[in-house]
Amino acid sequence: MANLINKAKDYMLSRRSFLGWTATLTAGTAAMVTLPGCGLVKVDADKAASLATQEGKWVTAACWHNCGGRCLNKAYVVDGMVVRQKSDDTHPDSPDYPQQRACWRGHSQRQQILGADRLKYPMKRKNWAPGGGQKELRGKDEWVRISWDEALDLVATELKRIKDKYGNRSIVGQVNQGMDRTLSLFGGFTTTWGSTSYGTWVDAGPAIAGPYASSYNNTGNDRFRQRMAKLIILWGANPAWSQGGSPTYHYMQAKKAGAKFIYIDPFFTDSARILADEWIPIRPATDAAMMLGMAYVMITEDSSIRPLIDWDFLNRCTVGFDAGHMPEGADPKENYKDYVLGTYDGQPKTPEWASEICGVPATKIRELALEYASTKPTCLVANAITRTHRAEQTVQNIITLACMTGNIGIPGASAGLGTHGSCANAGPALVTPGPTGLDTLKNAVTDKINQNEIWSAVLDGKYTASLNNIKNIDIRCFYYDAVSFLNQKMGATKGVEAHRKKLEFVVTQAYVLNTQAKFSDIVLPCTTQWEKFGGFLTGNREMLIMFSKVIDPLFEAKDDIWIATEIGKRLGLDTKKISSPSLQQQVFNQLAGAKVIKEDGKTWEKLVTITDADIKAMGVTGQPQTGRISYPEFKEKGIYQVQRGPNDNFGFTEFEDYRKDPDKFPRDTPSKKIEIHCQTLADKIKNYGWTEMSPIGKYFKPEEGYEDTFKDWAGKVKGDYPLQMYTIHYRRRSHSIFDNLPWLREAFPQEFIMNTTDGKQLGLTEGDIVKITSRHGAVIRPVHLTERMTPGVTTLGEGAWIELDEETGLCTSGTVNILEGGIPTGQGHMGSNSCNIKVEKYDKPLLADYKWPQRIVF
Ligand SMILES: Nc1nc2c(c(=O)[nH]1)N[C@H]1C(S)=C(S)[C@@H](COP(=O)(O)OP(=O)(O)OC[C@H]3O[C@@H](n4cnc5c(=O)[nH]c(N)nc54)[C@H](O)[C@@H]3O)O[C@H]1N2
Ligand SMILES: Nc1nc2c(c(=O)[nH]1)N[C@H]1C(S)=C(S)[C@@H](COP(=O)(O)OP(=O)(O)OC[C@H]3O[C@@H](n4cnc5c(=O)[nH]c(N)nc54)[C@H](O)[C@@H]3O)O[C@H]1N2
Ligand code: SF4
Ligand SMILES: [Mo]
Repeated sequence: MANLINKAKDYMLSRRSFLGWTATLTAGTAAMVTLPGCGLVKVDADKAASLATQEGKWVTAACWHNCGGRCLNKAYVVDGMVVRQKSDDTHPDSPDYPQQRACWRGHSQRQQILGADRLKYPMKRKNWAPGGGQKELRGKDEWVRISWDEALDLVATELKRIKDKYGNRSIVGQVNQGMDRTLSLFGGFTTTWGSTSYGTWVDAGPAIAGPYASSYNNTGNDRFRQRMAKLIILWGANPAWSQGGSPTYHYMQAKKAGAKFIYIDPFFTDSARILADEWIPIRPATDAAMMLGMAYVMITEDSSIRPLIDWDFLNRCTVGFDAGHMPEGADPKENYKDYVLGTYDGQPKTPEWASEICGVPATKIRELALEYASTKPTCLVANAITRTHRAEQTVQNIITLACMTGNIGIPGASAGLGTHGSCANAGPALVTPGPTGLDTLKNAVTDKINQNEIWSAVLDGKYTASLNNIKNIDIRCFYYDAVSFLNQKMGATKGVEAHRKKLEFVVTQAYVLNTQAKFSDIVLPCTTQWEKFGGFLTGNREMLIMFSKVIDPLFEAKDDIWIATEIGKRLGLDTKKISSPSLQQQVFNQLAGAKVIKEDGKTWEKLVTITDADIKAMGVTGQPQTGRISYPEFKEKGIYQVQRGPNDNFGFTEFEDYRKDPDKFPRDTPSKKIEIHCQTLADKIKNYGWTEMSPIGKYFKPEEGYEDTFKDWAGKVKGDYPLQMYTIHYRRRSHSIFDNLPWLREAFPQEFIMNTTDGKQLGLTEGDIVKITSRHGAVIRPVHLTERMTPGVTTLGEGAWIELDEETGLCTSGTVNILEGGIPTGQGHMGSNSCNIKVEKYDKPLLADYKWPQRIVF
């Protein structure tokens, strides 16, 4: 902010014209100019002065990014311009009835929407020609402004040419905003698969325990029952940075109510600062080993005097723990207890064994095991630890530990993911929008390539379809819209190579020159949610946000659906199937179908009262209806929040019914129980074709984990990449979104974080520019040395936009996926928290990135 004010002074602008910076005019208005460097579109001083004296109105403005949170953001609009922003003040804030308050990113949203770097016109890469032209210039070529007609014609013509020559399989679509429909109607497109996000929870959780009632397989409690926990173990979870919205606040209520917090993480994060009673530093990707060490203590020290294992729960509700409780057909020797004891492999998984791998002292592992096993109810919240290679074994062990200690299905106990809206507030939604009315179109191309193999598939023409099933594919075209594929998938160094060597045609629809737009041939400027008709955002279970259009489309930006339809027209497709129902009608359908739970916690009623006049004003077809809140009031407030209290009927604990009566509420698994021995999971993993895992939670060395920092693990000789790196979700961004905002860049520098002693050993001091090299690529960044980081471990925030120094080949922005290789293991998820690196001092200076020129093309 200080910097922004200085800049304001530099421009010798009065307070009023500074206000003008935060305003914008609609497309084509002559008074609008952009100020490179200050980040915002500017209006002239007279206009700004008049705005300050005029009445405006607050409009609910979408904050629609994938940050885990959903908060109420409002924009004050005067004469079509955004003058300021605010957050939730629809009711007074209290722990029981919290406001849905926006964070710094939400409050900075206008710098994104109104940024001087918004894409203004369709454009073409100067040295592109049908067939690719000078492909090697992708990402560094000049841009040529073209008309919409020319752009749309070019896209359609080239898509047809590629389809005719190579077939639909050669077109990869990373699309979800309308072009998915166009490309489906055009004969289909190749897609990708694999979890980037919830790691191995996605498949492993439901395979072991059957599908969960709460989103994201969160085995938790709602926020009131969360307060019943005596102990909360945050194991690779950093709500203060990465669970947007109120989760940290809810945890604070649990702390106030008496919960002890143990924090197991390589980094002493802000969450640890606020919540932790104890921090246990650990090496990334080794958590399963520590869990096995804990299981060993519980098994060997359990006694009638000090019971550590909930045998009743294990016997009634699980299979696979010991030889006497195996699922049908399983080898009795392949049970968890005997694996832990080392009965057949000769290696007891003692705390000492675990300690050598995970770095936590054996005494601490034992202590934690005893505390966890004897404290009920306890929550074990585990996020990032399942985003490593081979992390299926981590999920297996988390669920097993919770079953052993009986910390499942009891109010205040849990074991599972705690991310996004359900973090610290699990349970099915209490208010939901209706369906949009949009049907699904069939994509005739069945090729789906695992995300970790996508760039090698482009370059080598092969991908793994399943076990012993390698398929050939000849990819020539990529079409991108609202994903950040090149930036956000591991293996981006190879991704850049694929763009520069092989692809003939790359198109992106975007509102800023994000990484994939930069590496494209044709870029089509699209509107943001602030410029569209409106829509809904769901987040935590208690609320539904309805946002509205804030401003008219800027410059020549067009709606994604308009673009998809226009291309469809040129491809001779039935465009009704692309653009109908209209966005307006979709919003209406969701509104009319919205429902909210009644006080009994069982029955539902319509949320919104809609009149004939409302229907007319929206320009849609539909029937009037009666609900709990009128449409004008809902639109004005922008939010409906279910008011809750400690003894209401909306309390939730995952597995509660099952624990009480496993016969009446069986799990949807082959044994109808929770499967500590889960053959389904092991078979599934084997069939993917990369790695084999055990049906029980064994520890396998992860690819590029701690063990791989050694060239000789037994002799403890370090190798070429002696440090571990993992990639944290960072405050500056929602993934790659917001990375371009100078305000946020200044507030949250993209620093490479490492332990002070490690840094000193390398001759580094705070702020030095370092070169970080992995087996897959290299980046440069300023270093932040801190005792808060575990020795041997480093981290860099994920999501920075790739910025290549073309002379050195180094990525100067510190994009983590330049460093991380796409290594398929297990279920094909991203193992982004296991990577090995080396660090050295870099001898050239690096300008602070908030001072970098913005990507302003025209
Ligand atoms: N600001 C911001 N918030 C976000 C997002 C964002 O991009 N920006 N993205 C959202 C999305 S889509 C997701 S999926 C969630 C992710 O949410 P999380 O998974 O909770 O977030 P991370 O930052 O990846 O990691 C959480 C903590 O795990 C620790 N950690 C990492 N690896 C390991 C490990 O191997 N072992 C242990 N014990 N700890 C480890 C990290 O130090 C960090 O403190 O965040 C959401 N929230
Ligand atoms: N190494 C590493 N990689 C990671 C992670 C990690 O921890 N480490 N985290 C992973 C996780 S958890 C996730 S969920 C993924 C997220 O991966 P992505 O979902 O691919 O990432 P975002 O940055 O959210 O990308 C969204 C893109 O859509 C664009 N966009 C937004 N709205 C619109 C619109 O209306 N129209 C169009 N055309 N474009 C729009 C934005 O500008 C942005 O470029 O990243 C993963 N990648
Ligand atoms: S937490 Fe997420 S939804 Fe909420 S204001 Fe911040 S960026 Fe927007
Ligand atoms: Mo995610």
